[in-house]
Amino acid sequence: MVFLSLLATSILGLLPAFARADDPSAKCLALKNTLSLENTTILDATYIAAPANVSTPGSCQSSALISAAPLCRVYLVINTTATSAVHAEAWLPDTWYGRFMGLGNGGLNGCIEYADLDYATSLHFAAIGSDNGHDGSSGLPLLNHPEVINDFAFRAIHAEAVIGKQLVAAYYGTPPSMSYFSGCSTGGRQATQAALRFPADFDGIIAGAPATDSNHLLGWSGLLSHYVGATSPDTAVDASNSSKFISPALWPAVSAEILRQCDGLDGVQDGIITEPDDCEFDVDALRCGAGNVNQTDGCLTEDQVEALRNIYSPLLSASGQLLYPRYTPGAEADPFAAAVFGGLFSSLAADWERYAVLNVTEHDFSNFSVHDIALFDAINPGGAATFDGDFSAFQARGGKFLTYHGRRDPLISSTNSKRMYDLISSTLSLPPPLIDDFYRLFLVPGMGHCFGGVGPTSFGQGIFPGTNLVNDSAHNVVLALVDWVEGGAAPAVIVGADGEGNERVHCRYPIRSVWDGEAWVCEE
Ligand SMILES: *[C@@H]1O[C@H](CO)[C@@H](O)[C@H](O)[C@H]1NC(C)=O
Ligand SMILES: *[C@@H]1O[C@H](CO)[C@@H](O)[C@H](O)[C@H]1NC(C)=O
Ligand SMILES: *[C@@H]1O[C@H](CO)[C@@H](O)[C@H](O)[C@H]1NC(C)=O
Ligand SMILES: *[C@@H]1O[C@H](CO)[C@@H](O)[C@H](O)[C@H]1NC(C)=O
Ligand SMILES: *[C@@H]1O[C@H](CO)[C@@H](O)[C@H](O)[C@H]1NC(C)=O
Ligand SMILES: *[C@@H]1O[C@H](CO)[C@@H](O)[C@H](O)[C@H]1NC(C)=O
Ligand SMILES: *[C@@H]1O[C@H](CO)[C@@H](O)[C@H](O)[C@H]1NC(C)=O
Ligand SMILES: *[C@@H]1O[C@H](CO)[C@@H](O)[C@H](O)[C@H]1NC(C)=O
Ligand SMILES: [Ca+2]
Repeated sequence: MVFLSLLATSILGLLPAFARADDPSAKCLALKNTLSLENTTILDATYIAAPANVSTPGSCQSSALISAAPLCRVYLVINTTATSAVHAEAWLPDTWYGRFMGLGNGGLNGCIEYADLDYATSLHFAAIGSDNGHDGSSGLPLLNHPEVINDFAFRAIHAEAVIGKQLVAAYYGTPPSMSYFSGCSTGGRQATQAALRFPADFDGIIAGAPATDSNHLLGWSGLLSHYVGATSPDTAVDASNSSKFISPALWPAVSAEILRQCDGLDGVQDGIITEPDDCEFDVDALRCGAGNVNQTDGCLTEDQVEALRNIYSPLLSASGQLLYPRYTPGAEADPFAAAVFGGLFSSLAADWERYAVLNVTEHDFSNFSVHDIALFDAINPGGAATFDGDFSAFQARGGKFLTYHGRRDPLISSTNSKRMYDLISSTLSLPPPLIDDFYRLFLVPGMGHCFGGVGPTSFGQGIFPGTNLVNDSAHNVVLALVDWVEGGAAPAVIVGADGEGNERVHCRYPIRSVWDGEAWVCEE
């Protein structure tokens, strides 16, 4: 088969382009001059005949791997309003299975997610990813640009869906049979916005580690960094001289103590706390004794113990309402935890407050508190909050929503994904398992932010190269969602792999992951 198809390709390759009725290369290049889509300019169209590293537009990265070639790569800009525009890339593979996939973003960016484009096209989707309405990782383009904020908050994903589907229809001569969305982190928040605001756009949606309740999440990120002394996102003013600061050398002692207290709660000493919400971490166990003021045993001072107490306590408003769950015990061991505990005030929180909430370039974060978060709530730029349980329209159109969250996520609490599930369940009066008819949450013990971490945490989520280790719907959330949407076969569990032959079933909330003496099983 492989030989035959290579032969066929090389014979075709000898023919002049005009001799072929359906020459994908000529068809691709022609898009630039022939296609006219509303508010849209095709900036470039390139046919990529073989796997290659190609250069990329925008400031986020300079090159991208295209492993799923041959495909047509289209770079376009969609004017969403007179003062805002979304730049996007659509990758249209020769071997197309008729499906469309919209892709999300991360942080406050600004960056076309090329690893996702490559992954989606490797599964033969026609895929589109955008810059979310502004270029780069900084939030500065949001400043005094409310329409750019709207693109970021909800509109870019809709624009890429509408224009992307038209582009697909024009290129292949037939509209996509099914439409999907996949994103993680901010992409998970965008996925949620899509279901809430544009329920018709997608038949199936994957939301990884969703940044839902985002005003509280961003405020919490700022406070986490503030708890350990950070007062500024500026590298010239780091917190390493603060009495509250916990140095990189000291954190392993904190993690070791957390594991000592909580690793065994699930019955297995494996470095993974299966249910971190069961971990009642006693921070006082780390306080230096009277004879150990120099921290020679990795013990903590009173100020540092107080910082930990804040970090591992739920975030409450001034009036005592829960704003955001506590930091996940165990997640501090992930390398990305440095983004909140490294000594700089969270740049995401800082950019959001300065550029989207206060509309200023400079702000002093020394007294950052829940009062700032109340202001985030009051202004809620672009309606970005994304904490609404009314999924009724998405449910009614037959949409399927698959969400996953790592239980060792250092940046977004997986407990918040439980909160979101519970909110939708109560809003729609669909107690589990009824809500699972269209909305399923898979919790992944040991996994960090979107991928990686400890244990078998790869299940075809994309985001990062190499997550599709076992290419079938039991081990791959994209294929599982396709089966659910197109075949009615809802995934009961997701099986993670680690590339070394180890696997673990990941259970859907509120079912628990339990060690039965021989294996991990999902038990109600
Ligand atoms: C998009 O906006 C730019 C800048 O205002 C303008 O030059 C361009 O013609 C617009 N394109 C379309 C297709 O409306
Ligand atoms: C793309 O670049 C990476 C990293 O430099 C390299 O390992 C890989 O072989 C390249 N792939 C192709 C198809 O050129
Ligand atoms: C085109 O832009 C106008 C406003 O500039 C907007 O009302 C309309 O919805 C846009 N169309 C698409 C397909 O985005
Ligand atoms: C993975 O499986 C899907 C669905 O069966 C298929 O379309 C795709 O080509 C496979 N990819 C690889 C790399 O084997
Ligand atoms: C820590 O150093 C910064 C300058 O990097 C300085 O502004 C700040 O006052 C110092 N804080 C303490 C507690 O020494
Ligand atoms: C702590 O360190 C200082 C300076 O190195 C030393 O003088 C002091 O004796 C030490 N204290 C203890 C309790 O070890
Ligand atoms: C910042 O500007 C937006 C409009 O773009 C406005 O809604 C908001 O209230 C402003 N923030 C403050 C603190 O005035
Ligand atoms: C922070 O609070 C302290 C104590 O109330 C106050 O003296 C200081 O001016 C505040 N700093 C800022 C930047 O608001
Ligand atoms: Ca364990």
